[in-house]
Amino acid sequence: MANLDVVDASKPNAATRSGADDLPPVDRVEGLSVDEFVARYRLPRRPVVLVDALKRWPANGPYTPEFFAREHGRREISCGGKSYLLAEALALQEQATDGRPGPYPCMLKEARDFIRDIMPRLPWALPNRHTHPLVPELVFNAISHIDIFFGGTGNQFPFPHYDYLRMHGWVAQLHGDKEMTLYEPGQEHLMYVDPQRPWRSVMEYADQPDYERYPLFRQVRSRKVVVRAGEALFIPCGTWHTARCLNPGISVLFDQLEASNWREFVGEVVAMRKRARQPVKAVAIGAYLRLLGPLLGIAERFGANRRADWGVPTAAGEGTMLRKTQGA
Ligand SMILES: O=C(O)CCC(=O)C(=O)O
Ligand SMILES: [Fe+2]
Repeated sequence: MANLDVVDASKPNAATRSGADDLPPVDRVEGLSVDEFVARYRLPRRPVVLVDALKRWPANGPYTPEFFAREHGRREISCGGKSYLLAEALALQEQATDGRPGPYPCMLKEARDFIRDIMPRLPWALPNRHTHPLVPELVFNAISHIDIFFGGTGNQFPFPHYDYLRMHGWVAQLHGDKEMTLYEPGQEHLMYVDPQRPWRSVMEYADQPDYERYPLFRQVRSRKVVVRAGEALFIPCGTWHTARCLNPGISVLFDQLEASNWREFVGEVVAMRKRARQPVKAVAIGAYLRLLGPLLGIAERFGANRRADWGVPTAAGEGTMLRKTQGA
């Protein structure tokens, strides 16, 4: 995920830029085994849509905007830095059009509120190293690893970025359709990378770029893929992307750290410390994580880092939003 401060992602959507779809389409596959996924997509770093990925999740089906408005409408939610009642934000998104989008991004960030509804963690998204006790929390810089996004027609996540600390990104779509634009890695020289935050471009509104200011962006190769309800998109680490909601929808966004993106992850953690002018910490954390990587690799051969419950602690009765309507 992108580790945003606050994004103003509520500006109107504009016409799609020309030539945006100039890479081959993203594969959409059903019944893919984890081994095939690793060989064909994770290791070669190719994005893929797993069309039947969410069928074991209790949230798949029951999680709709209507359900949240009815059952959890009085809950507060922060959208782009402003606070709303969930029912109010959902009503604005429901009425939105391409030219007049509602508030965004609206996220439920407390994973322990809904984690049981999205269990098990997708087997293709395992192993995952976030919650291993030897990986110190501080390296993640308070990033949230699992968010639920609510969006309506025209809402965008409009600036190209790759997910923070070069983790793999997953977009699990529970309701509605989300269009993702993926930009082939290795095009950073064309993407106007923000030197202070090198995981994002300074350009907003990649769908309607200001080519006077950003002429090189014309040459960037990208492809669009629509993720539909019940599907999950794998975004390999370092893949630049933007997002756009085609209609009212709900997505779970989460990230993944494992052996094949560990080296890049360590590089990002070290670079972040250096930018923060902490050279000694940068060397120490880098050395520690480089030693830890192979050890975790061995532990994973014996089944470590495969928690189907995402490693999120919940007490009895917690962790689900699918409580029954009173009297039902
Ligand atoms: O708006 C979205 O669904 C995409 C958000 C995203 O790419 C991120 O949080 O990293
Ligand atoms: Fe992202």
